[in-house]
Amino acid sequence: METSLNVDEIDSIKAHGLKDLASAGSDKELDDWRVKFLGRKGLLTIALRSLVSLEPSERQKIGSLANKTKEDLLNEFQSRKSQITAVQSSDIDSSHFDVTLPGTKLSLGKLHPTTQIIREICSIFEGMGFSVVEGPEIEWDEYNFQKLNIPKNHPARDMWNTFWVAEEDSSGNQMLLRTHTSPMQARIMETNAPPVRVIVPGKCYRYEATDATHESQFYQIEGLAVDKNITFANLKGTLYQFARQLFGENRRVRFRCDYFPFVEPGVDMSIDCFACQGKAVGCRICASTGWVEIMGAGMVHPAVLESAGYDPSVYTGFAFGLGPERIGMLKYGIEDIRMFYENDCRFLEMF
Ligand code: FA5
Repeated sequence: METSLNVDEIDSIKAHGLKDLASAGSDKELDDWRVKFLGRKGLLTIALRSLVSLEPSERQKIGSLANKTKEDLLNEFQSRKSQITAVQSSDIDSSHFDVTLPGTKLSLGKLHPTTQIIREICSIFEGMGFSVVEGPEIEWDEYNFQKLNIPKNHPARDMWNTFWVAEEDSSGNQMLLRTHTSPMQARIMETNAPPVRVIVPGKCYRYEATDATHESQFYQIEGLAVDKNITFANLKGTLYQFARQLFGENRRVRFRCDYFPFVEPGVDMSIDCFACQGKAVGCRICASTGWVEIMGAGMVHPAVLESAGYDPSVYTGFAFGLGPERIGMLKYGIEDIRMFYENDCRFLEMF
C-alpha cells in the first residue's frame, strides 16, 4: 500500500490533536479524543504503523518525529485531564454545594410498643413499693407446674399448651419454654425471706394457634406480695390503684371467681369499658358487655407457700399475672396482637 506519510502529515495530526484537545471539556470528550488520536485505530497509531513502508533513511527521521509527537500529545492529554478534574471539583465546592439546604434527617430508633407498655406497668407497681425481677425463659417442669400445685398428669396442665425442649431426666424433671411467669413465684420465695413484693416481666411461650388475641410467644407480668396479714382486700386495693393509674381515674373494677391451681381463691379482674361504658351496641373493646378482662389473680395457695419454704400459718400473699400486649391493645385500640411482632415500621412508629 502506498503511503504519503511525511513530516507535514505528522505536524498536521499534531496541530489537529492539540486544537481538539483544547476544546475537550468533559471526561467523555477527553476519552473520545484519546481514541481518535492515540487509540488502537487512532490517527497517530495508523501513521506509526505505516512507517514500515518508508525508505530506511526516511523511516528513521519520520519515525522519531512520530514518536516525539505521540509523547507530546500524551503529555498534553494528561495535563488537560488534570485541568478538567480541578474544574469539576471546584464546581462542586462553589455551585453544587448549597450550605443553606436542610440536612438529611436521621431517623431515630424508638422503644418497641411492648417495651413501652411493660415499662409503664412496672413503674406503676414500683410506685407502690414493688421491685422488678427477671427469671429464666427455659424452665423446669418442677417450677412451671409442680411447685405451683400442678402435679404431673393434673388436668389443669391443659390450660398451658407447652413447648417441651428435652426428654425427662432421670429424676423425672423435664425442660420446657415457660408458659407463664408464675414459676418465678416459687423461685423468688425459695431465695428470699418474707416480706416479698416483686413484679416479674418476661417472655412466655405457648403451643397455640395464633389469632387476633393469641400469639405463641408473648409477654406476661407477674406480681407477688407475701407478708404477714396480707388479705384479699390488699389484692383488690393494689389492682384497683393499678387500673386507675393505667386506664384513668374513673375506672371501676370487677372481680369474678376463676380457677388457677396456685391461688385460692382465684379471680379474674376486669375494668369497665373505657370506650363505651357498656352502652355501645357492637363495641369492639367490650363486645357490649361493659367489662374488659385484664388479668388473672388470687391469694397464693398454701401448698405453694409451703413448697417454697414459707409457713402458710404465718404468711399469706397475693399474686397476679397479666399480658402487656393485651393491655396495650386495649389502651391504644390495636385490633390484632400479631401486629406487635410483624416488624412493620409503619405500625411501630405509631407509638
Ligand atoms: C396465667 O398464665 C396465670 N399464670 C396468671 C396468674 C398469675 C393467675 C398469678 C393467678 C395468679 P392466663 O393463662 O390467663 O393465666 O394468662 C394470663 C394473661 O396472659 C392473659 O390474661 C393474657 O393477657 C396473657 N396471655 C395468655 N395467653 C396468651 C397468648 N397466647 N397470647 C397473648 N397473651 C396471652
